[in-house]
Amino acid sequence: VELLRDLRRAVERRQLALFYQPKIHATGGHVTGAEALLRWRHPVRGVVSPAVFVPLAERAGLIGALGHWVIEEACRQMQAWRQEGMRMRVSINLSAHQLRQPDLVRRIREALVRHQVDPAQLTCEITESAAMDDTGTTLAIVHELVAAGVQLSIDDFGTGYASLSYLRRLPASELKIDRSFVHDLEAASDACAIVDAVIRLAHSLSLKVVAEGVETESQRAILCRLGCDELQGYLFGKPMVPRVLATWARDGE
Ligand code: G
Ligand code: G
Ligand code: NA
Ligand code: MN
Repeated sequence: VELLRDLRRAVERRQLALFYQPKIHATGGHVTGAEALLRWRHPVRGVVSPAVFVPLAERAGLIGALGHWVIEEACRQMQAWRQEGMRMRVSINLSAHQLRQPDLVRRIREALVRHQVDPAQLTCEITESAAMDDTGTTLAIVHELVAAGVQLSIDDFGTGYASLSYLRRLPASELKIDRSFVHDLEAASDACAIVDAVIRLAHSLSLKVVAEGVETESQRAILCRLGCDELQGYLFGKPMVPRVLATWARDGE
């Protein structure tokens, strides 16, 4: 209850921030983009995870405002980077609840125009389970997003129950392998078989594959061998403040 009261004021008190985690080209090693991850710097509790406050915001009807802040801030940051001479692709996360907000696509379009961001530079990540939710409406919204020129990514793939026929109907350009499979790659041969199959499936649907949660050199090597396109995880970089990401991307890892 107290946390909720604080959350209502978090935006105006400038306690929200986006951190950016780099995505790396699997064979080239260069930065291909960054995922924006929301942080709440609570004055007393310290940094609160979105895993805690996003569900809270959804229950309290605050997710619209929170989501708009994320969209606006990500576009503002892309414009600021471009003015510094750096073109950075950015992915934002959208929850199932956000996909049902009627003005979502309009807000995204407006923010892109306001900050003169090329829509193709922005990716929206929706989880596999969110994509499956309420399929008629969700399909309509993701098609609207893609019609606006934004890229669509299926996040946490492997944890939901997307059927192949449904996956084929999603206008996605990227699929992210859930980090639980990446974590088990070295120990469990079935994880390796699953990742192998997911990469082949994705490629056959012309989707780019990103592995998330890459923490070890041996995971990196296995993913490269299996033909994964891009990698993301603590092995390369944790979510960081914009200035640090910019320096990091320029200097090369
Ligand atoms: O970055 P971290 O591991 O703390 O993120 C925890 C969860 O919160 C992840 O599932 C991530 O996708 C989600 N998340 C992070 N940033 C955002 C955001 O801006 N919007 C939404 N809806 N979810 C986010
Ligand atoms: O659900 P989603 O994939 O958006 O969640 C991203 C979350 O994963 C973020 O909270 C981020 O901090 C976390 N994360 C990013 N890289 C790693 C990693 O290498 N290991 C682990 N355990 N978590 C990671
Ligand atoms: Na994500
Ligand atoms: Mn994920």
